[in-house]
Amino acid sequence: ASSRLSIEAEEELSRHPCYSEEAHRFFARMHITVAPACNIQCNYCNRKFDCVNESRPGVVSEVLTPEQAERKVKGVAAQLMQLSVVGIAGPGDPLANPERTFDTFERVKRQVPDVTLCLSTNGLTLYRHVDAILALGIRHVTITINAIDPNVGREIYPWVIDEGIRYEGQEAAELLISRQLQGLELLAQQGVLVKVNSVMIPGVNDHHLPEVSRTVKALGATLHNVTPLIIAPGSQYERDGRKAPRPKELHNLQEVLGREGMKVMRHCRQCRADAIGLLGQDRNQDFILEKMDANP
Ligand code: CLF
Ligand code: SF4
Repeated sequence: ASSRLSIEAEEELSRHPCYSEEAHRFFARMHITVAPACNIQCNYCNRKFDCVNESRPGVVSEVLTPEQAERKVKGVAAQLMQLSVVGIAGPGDPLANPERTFDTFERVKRQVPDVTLCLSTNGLTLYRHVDAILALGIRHVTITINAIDPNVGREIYPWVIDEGIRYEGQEAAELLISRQLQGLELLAQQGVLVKVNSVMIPGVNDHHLPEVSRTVKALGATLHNVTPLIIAPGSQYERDGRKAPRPKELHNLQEVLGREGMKVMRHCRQCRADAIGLLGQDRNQDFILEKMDANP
């Protein structure tokens, strides 16, 4: 698949700690938490905590205003020499908070123009924001796609809300999945490097994920990151007694996807929505806004 990428795209991948295993030793990422709302419900999530799609459950991040986020990025960029990526991944869905998210990206771009912008979303409203993503020069977008079959999806998503209308059951899953695949295809056609995250949920989508992988690859996804289910306290899956996959099960699935020719991410650390530093390292506590304001 990598043969389809241009030299520029390969170069961009090599400097992103999530898209390149090699890069994660040298390049740091910073997440800023400006997006509190979410427009869907996942059965592994509990709204009291951060979005589980790209982060650990049970973590509660402080929500920053775009203006606070701008100051924080400026401070971190001045102190963290390895900073190469600024991402928005929560604590809810960034595209359920489009004004805050895009305002923040614009501010970051003004303050630190050489940093790579990264966006992670459930994809429900992605197709409406393709122009804004392209205009800002956002080259890395992650969509969390856990199913492409609505019969599987309905076991994961009890409802979605779009333009004020609430959808449930099969209808909710159909709408979400069609939007995710549409958004993926539109971005990939424009050369955006789309990563797909899938949460491996034993007994729900574990046998379905190879089909997900084939489908997203055909639509132009660059990379597939399967992460083990971590169940948020108080979530539906906790009440259902669902269990995380064993490491061996996850590893076997990654092998299967790799054999089918998909580029598979294996070094994901399931970051916090407010993580700062190299992957696996979290220096969030070193960069508290109030302290940085006091000692600029
Ligand atoms: Fe952040 Fe995600 Fe961008 Fe990376 S994290 S928004 S793509 S800069 Fe990376 Fe963390 Fe795994 Fe995400 S290790 S949870 S894959
Ligand atoms: Fe929770 Fe994220 Fe799913 Fe929204 S997209 S319900 S915040 S896990």
